[in-house]
Amino acid sequence: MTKCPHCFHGIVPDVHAWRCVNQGCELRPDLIATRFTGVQTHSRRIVKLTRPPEQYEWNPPVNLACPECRQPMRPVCATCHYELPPGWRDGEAVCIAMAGARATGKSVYVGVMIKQLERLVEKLGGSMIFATERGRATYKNVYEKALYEKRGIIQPTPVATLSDSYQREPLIMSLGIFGGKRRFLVLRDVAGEDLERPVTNATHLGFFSQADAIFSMFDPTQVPTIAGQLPDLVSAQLHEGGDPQVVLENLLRLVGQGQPKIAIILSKFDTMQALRRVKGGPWSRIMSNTGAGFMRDPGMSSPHYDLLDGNLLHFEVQSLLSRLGAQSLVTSITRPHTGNTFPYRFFALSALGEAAEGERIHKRGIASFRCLDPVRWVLDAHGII
Ligand SMILES: Nc1nc2c(ncn2[C@@H]2O[C@H](COP(=O)(O)OP(=O)(O)OP(=O)(O)O)[C@@H](O)[C@H]2O)c(=O)[nH]1
Ligand SMILES: [Mg+2]
Ligand SMILES: [Zn+2]
Repeated sequence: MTKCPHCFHGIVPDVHAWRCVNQGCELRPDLIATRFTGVQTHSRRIVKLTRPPEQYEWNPPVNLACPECRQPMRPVCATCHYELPPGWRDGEAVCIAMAGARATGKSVYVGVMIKQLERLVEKLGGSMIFATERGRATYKNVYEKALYEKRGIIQPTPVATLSDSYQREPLIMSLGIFGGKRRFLVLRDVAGEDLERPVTNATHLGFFSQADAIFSMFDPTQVPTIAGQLPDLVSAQLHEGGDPQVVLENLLRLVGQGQPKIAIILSKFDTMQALRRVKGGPWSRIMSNTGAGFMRDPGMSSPHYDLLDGNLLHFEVQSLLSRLGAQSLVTSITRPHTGNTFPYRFFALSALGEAAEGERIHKRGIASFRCLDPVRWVLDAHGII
């Protein structure tokens, strides 16, 4: 069973829905889509059909016509009314949501990781394409243009309830056929601001509870002792972050009884590596340990997640987080109050490889570090790549 790329709910074989796309058909307020997008949404006629009980050989109608205008309809998710990309039900999607306070590096990571994943798939002799035109345009206009054309940073992601918030459109990548099935990777970027606010009645953020994985970013430059040792690198950042503990509590509230894998990612790791050069500082020795996993990047030599290397890094990052004073964050994940435990793993990465200088990325360009680790972890667990 695959999932909806927008609300991440399961797309079950027994329930089908379609929406009329004929411009001439009447638009009406769509209360379901409004709840799931977080903004006023209108839809043309929607038809929903469920397999009649005891009719085991039921097949949904093909080429369904709109009962009002007799024009063709298109398949949508029965839960949230998002239009499903062509061939969606025959494929299998892995759905990932980003999390973390403002300015932890989520959007920059999404921008860089997609580029790297594209290269990895090519290296394997395949190709990665966007499954929807809107997703492709969003990637190009928001992420690629800022990072790779203008060589600048990405503006803070706006809260989801604004009419033109781009992150409502999931980024859906088709990875090719693996194990006899077409595989998709879905990424939903999120505004840190949305996770810093109370999250009650936030159906539009309900996808967290249904996600296959959540990439939760923690920014070491927000830790005062680190910022104090690297004043130049940190002051060059333009945007402020929020309280990571509040964000994590909100995230766990949104996850509820869901069972996503959670990758806790120490982002902007280049800044931690720069501590090596702060002579006599308490971090210089720790960050100079040549045997440490955080000193090297396994690169693209293997498409697989290297479990041995990953385990080493997992424990190293867990202890780095404790030293950074984020022990409560680690405990919230490893022993959540809800009693709902989920698979988790610690990662460290740097999307840019070096601090940005105000609005611009560093002159030496993007030299990322360990960006593919979390995706490889998730894809490997699903038997993809
Ligand atoms: N040193 C360093 N800085 C980074 C890196 N990635 C991002 N940054 C800095 O962090 C800032 C915020 O990054 P974003 O990706 O926009 O943060 P975000 O988490 O998407 O923030 P919101 O959209 O507000 O939730 C950037 O403008 C950069 O200055 C990195 O790998 N290394
Ligand atoms: Mg962002
Ligand atoms: Zn849906």
